Amino acid sequence: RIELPESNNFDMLVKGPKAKFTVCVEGNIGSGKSTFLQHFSQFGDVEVYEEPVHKWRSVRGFNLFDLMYKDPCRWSHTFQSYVMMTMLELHVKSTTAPIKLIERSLYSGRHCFVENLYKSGKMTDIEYSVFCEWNKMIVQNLDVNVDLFVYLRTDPKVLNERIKQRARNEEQTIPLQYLVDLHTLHEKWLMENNQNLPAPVLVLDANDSLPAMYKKFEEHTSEILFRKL
Ligand code: TTP
Repeated sequence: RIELPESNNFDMLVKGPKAKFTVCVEGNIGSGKSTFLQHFSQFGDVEVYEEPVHKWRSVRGFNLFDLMYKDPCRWSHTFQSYVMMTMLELHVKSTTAPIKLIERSLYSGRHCFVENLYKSGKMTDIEYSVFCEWNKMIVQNLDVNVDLFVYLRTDPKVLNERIKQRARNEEQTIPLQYLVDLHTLHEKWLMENNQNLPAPVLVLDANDSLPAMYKKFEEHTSEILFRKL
């Protein structure tokens, strides 16, 4: 018989203390999600959870994030499974603050990135099915509640420029078409599919410069933090 410690991870997944209000910020690569999180981290009632890219870069000493971009046919299923696991950790993490703000969610991995990898032939039918079954099982059985999505809607050409400027090693080979395809899937998921979403969507045009974006965040603060949609 295996003795489980009194407070084990599984226990926490199923019945850990829950945040009162969970906001997930979504948007294509380079849309400004980190800036958004950084802005809202100034509020005392908000706990902010960044996407754990550092974990994706260090799996037993391997940069899985880099492997995925270098050889997506070989690594995208492994990578997306790991992304899902690390996102699940963020969803179930208990918070003391009444508002939990997460960069992305389990949902965008499934509906944007995995969908795109499958459609472009980088994931096989079997890999796609196994991933989707895992995702469905998690969404149906664990507490991955979202109360509000904030969609930072951005033109792929603007993103292309920003990605070039920030020059993340792994992202050097991203073509404009990849951003266009991801944009289409974000639009399909968040703009055309409203009744099937687990939460309402607040759409912010995120093409503007940094100062203009900060102003926009300020203008929408009460809608974002106190659900006055
Ligand atoms: P994003 O989640 O889009 O984060 P970002 O750092 O670009 O956010 P922003 O600029 O808006 O602050 O993507 C991070 C990297 O991870 C990017 O190269 C895309 C990749 N990625 C996947 O390939 N699959 C996934 O499921 C996720 C969530 C990210």
